[in-house]
Amino acid sequence: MREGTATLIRRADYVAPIFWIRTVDLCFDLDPAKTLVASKMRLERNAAVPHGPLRLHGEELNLLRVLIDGESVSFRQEGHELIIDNVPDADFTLEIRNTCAPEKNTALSGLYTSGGSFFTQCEAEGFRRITYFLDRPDVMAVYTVTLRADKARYPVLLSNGNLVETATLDNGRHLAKWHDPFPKPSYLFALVAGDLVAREQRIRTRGGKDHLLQVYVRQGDLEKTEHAMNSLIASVVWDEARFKLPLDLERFMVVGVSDFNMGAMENKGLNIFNTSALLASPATATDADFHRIESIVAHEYFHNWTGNRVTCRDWFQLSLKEGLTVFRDQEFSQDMAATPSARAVCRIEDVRALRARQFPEDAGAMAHSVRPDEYVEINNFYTATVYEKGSEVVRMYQTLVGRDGFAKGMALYFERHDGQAVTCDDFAQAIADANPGSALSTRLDAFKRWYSQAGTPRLRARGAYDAAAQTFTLTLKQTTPATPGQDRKLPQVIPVALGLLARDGQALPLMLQGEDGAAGATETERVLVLDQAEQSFVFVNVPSEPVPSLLRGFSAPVVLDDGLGDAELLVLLTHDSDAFNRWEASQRLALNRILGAVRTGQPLVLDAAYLEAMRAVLRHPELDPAFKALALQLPDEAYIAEQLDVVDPQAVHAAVEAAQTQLASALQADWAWAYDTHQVTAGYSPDPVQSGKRALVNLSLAMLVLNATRSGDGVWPGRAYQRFKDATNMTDRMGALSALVNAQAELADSALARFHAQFKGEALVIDKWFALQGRAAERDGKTFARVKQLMKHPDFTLKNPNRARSLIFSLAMFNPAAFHRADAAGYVFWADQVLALDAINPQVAGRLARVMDRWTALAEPYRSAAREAIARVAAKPDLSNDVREIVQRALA
Ligand code: 0A1
Ligand code: ZN
Repeated sequence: MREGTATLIRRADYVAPIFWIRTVDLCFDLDPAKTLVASKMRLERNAAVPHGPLRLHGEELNLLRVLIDGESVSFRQEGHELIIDNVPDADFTLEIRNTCAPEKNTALSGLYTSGGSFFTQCEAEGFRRITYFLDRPDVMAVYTVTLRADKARYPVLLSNGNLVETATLDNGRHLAKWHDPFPKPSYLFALVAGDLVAREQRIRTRGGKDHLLQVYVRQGDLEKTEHAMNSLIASVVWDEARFKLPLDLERFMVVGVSDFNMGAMENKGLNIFNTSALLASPATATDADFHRIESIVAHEYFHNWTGNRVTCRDWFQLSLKEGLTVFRDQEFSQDMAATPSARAVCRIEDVRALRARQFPEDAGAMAHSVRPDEYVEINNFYTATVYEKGSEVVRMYQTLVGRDGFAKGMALYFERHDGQAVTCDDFAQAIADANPGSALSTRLDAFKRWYSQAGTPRLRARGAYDAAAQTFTLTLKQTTPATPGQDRKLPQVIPVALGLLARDGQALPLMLQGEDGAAGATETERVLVLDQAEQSFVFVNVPSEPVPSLLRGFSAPVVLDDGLGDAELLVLLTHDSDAFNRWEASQRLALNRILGAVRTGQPLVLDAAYLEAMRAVLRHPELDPAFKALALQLPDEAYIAEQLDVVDPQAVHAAVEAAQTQLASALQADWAWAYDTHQVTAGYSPDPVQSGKRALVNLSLAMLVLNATRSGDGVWPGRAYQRFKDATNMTDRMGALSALVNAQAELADSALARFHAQFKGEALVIDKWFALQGRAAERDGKTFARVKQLMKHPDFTLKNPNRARSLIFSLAMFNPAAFHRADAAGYVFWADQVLALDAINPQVAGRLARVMDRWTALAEPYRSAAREAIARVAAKPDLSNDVREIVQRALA
């Protein structure tokens, strides 16, 4: 990393490999200090490209020998390449021996140790830190892997595929040999060796095949794997039912590891998970954790087809597998949610996350398209754009060709490309070809701009009602702001799902001018496709002036300006049949008020109309508690900041705090009612009904404690403390604890101390303890001071990514008011931590560096102080590529 020069890799420069590696036999003698790797590969020239030397990737390796067809050959090492100039024309065998040092590998890429066991992480370019190889996704080989290790310390030896041999060796060692029949790119290779135990489940799938599912964890964690196993079984069933994609392996293994850079990894047949994305019990995990685990287990499982059976030609195509797989896991979660209302809650949560993370990314220094054009460090491109916006792009295909049409397109994609490494264009073509004449196929080239243009399109919608003609003309205009390196944008294809509501809330028919009676006459929802910079649509037979409900279900990842005022938003909030737009109306009502206060610099005073509307939502006899909790929650500060050209994070925070306080006091009796009437009495289950009630109870409690603390009343804080102590599940316990901490109630400190004492053996719970304090609502600099103090806590370490994230990222990413300080101390802290982390784990450091993406939008004095901090990081001579790319882009 450091000794190599940072080169810019461009998508346009792609060339196919000069050699293919068809098979590889790997032999590992596992030792934490020095592991010996012997690799024997069968290579073949790629006849389609001109000859050249063989160049293998290798990093942080100690090379012992190189043989071709059993004879030693001369080679060169240049930077991170091993170059062999003279290789036979025909197929040949290449043998390489090298060592690596797993216990020194704090970057957690390649082969490393964690808690005394061995794990690998090879995506994107970690395999080259294990042995020399053509470490690129378009080189796919059949792997046979032999693992040798001390039997007492490493009784479990796992790799991809099927176990074909085990044996006991001398000196207390043993051996396991694995064979994976599916050719795969090196990034999907995995091995695990350690003292682990497994939960096992045998299943018979629809096709009548038997499979063994295993979840491996450390002794003592077994009872926390039930939910993951259930999620895995549900994922297998769902993929077979929805997309006819069966499990293609006899044995499917999942392993948990507590040191991991990301959530999880889809290695073929051997998924490796961050324990935070795998382990759950009611006592240690919240409803949100259960939900997240279900979706990540599903995500990794779904990669078995979208990513593994069909993989990416190069890393620019990352969204081919990630956008598609996120879309699949989102669809799965919605289907698991079962009721329409619970489905809507899933969608709202996904869109909230997109707006809080991807919209700022699309507007900042790191803005890039879903299929980027260039990168220095690919690890920096596992982004919200590639994942979440990528998923929205896939969702638009489905919107344009329909659910069945999309399923047909997926079938054609696998028919054409199973076993291949392909591009986003190949995917687009398959969906279009399976749906000739569809709204997609007729605009495919324009649609593909979603892959090439960065930035979030602005969609402006204005309606004009002609009472005499009974027509409603809807004019849609789109523009996409310039982003780094892309000044001019072309119109995109934007599916706009919509309905029209009468003022009394009734849904109106949607017939367009020129349509004969049938189409649209009775429909109350339809999809318009905007593919020009500006287009008008004329609806006929509209009996009264309608309120348009646009972009239903968030049908495209755009910023909508519909010009609706309070009166119209209230109609939507009360009557829209689309739950997403009902929620959206609640957020817009709050957003308008908060932005008004921030822009004018006036203190925020919530009006009676707004408060009454919120009371009506809270007291509504039919709305789902989960929906109520979302509608009554104020917009994220990050999302609010995105609406402003110049951001003063303290002003945003002050307005949100004021809104929160007023909502808490004006609705005090209603919160108390909600708290009392939504208690869950049944045994714990993370299902949507129970978790929805808990969400509303926790929000109510937070409001009640906030209000009481402000007015010096001790009753609700006392109740919260009692609830915290008596809680029988982590959701209730954390809810009560965060209510106390966020209100800075007097009881907060003793609750925190008690929590720590109670859970000191549970790393994932201690992470929560740090995170809660890092995210605590800021007042008088107390949260920031506490975080600095906690950095010295004996449980804190930068070496474990979960722990580092729990405290530092909580502050810097999720607590703008505590982080953006007029005295610049937040930025100084950020720079110090980026540099400290970079020496340990560049990927994690790179993530933290991203916090400053939007610094140019900051008001003074934040802006200058932020620039100074970024410049200080950039000036460090031996930065990793990861951090250097981020800070250089920020300063460009
Ligand atoms: N492909 C995984 C995410 C992942 C990416 C990179 C990693 O290490 C650098 C680890 C995991 C997924 O989408 O789940
Ligand atoms: Zn993924």
